Amino acid sequence: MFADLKAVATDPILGLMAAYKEDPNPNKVDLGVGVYKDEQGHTAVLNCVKQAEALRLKQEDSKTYIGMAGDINFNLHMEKLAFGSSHKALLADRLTTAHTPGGTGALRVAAEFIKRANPDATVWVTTPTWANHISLFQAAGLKVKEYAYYDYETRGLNEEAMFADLAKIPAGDVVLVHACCHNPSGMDLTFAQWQRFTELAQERGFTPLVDMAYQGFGAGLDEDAAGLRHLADAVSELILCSSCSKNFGLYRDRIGAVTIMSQNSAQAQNVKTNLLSVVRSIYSMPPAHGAIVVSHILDSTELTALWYQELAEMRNRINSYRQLIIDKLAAQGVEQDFSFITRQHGMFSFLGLTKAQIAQLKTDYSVYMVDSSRVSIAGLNHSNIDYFAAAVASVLKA
Ligand code: PLP
Ligand code: TYF
Repeated sequence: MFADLKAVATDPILGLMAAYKEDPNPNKVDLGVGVYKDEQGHTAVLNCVKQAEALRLKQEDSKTYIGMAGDINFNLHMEKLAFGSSHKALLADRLTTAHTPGGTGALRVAAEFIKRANPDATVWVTTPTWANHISLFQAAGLKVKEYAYYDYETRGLNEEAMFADLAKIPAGDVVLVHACCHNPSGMDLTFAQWQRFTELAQERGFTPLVDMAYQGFGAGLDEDAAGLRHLADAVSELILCSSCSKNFGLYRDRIGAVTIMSQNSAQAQNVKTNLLSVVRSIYSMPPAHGAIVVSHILDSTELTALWYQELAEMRNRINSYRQLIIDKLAAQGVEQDFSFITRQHGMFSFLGLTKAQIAQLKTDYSVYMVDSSRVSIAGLNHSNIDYFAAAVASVLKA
């Protein structure tokens, strides 16, 4: 039965990660996968996480099953982090959260949940979007279509085309919107654009699905959730998928959450039974470790303060490189305008290079980036930025 299987394409981002690992060039630069690296090029475990893990080891007295919704305390923390601690939907028992294996797990559970609620729903994603979005929703049997988002010409948001597309989406469909730090373009909605998005969601009646994989990596924890909160104030239903991979640096522990905001608390009860039965049919219960670590951090004022500080360090380091890239390219004699880099947010920037230039950067200089010319800025540091700028300058001149 396996003989008929045809090979399928692998994830290009993860493929790039493997190719980088194998490259023997000592000057190689990894700007591929969206993983934070410090000035030493290392993805360290956060100190707040180390301390929470020590506490966990001391306090853990059982490994019995955790239940389908996962860690209830973690779930409440995630709701407060996203919506704000006194959001009306939280106070009115309209939120249902399950902790999931990563943000990807949250999206997959959301996809199956949508399939139950409306099997005919189309999920609309931004052009472009994280490639996994498309395959995740298709895997649940949902149709996926794209709405205009990024304008490759102006290197900004394709605002009018986006709102024209959104204005045609019918009730019953789902619109996926990135909460902040858009992957891959780094172009986010302004608050005024979130307001316009919200008005359209109300008018059209489509259901927003907010993917928040980078809360705290843009402008700050509350700032990055401002659009989501505005939307949640106005619409009656939405889906939120969040991830602790980046902001807690818990990538491999696979921790995230799916939250469904219902119209009222009675519907939230029905939603809960459906959400948990989706979970049960996929993996029964989530792994506990990451949720308990995050709970320990957010239960403690001291560890929370340490987390804020470590998160700000990561955010500020990335942001400081945006201007530096522009300055270093100018110092190499590059005349093209790269000022758009400072208008983008989060881990990524779209440099706007051609596929040929990207291939040349890889083969001639061992500089690795996704072939949309998305760079994960955290891969840059003071030891490699000049090498990177010289390499980019030389392919631009070639
Ligand atoms: N959504 C977006 C936009 C992402 O970029 C990612 C990956 O980092 C995720 C969701 C899911 O991340 P993870 O499953 O590692 O938590
Ligand atoms: O886009 C990125 O680089 C991150 C990490 O299958 C990632 O979102 C990439 C691919 C993948 C899982 C995570």
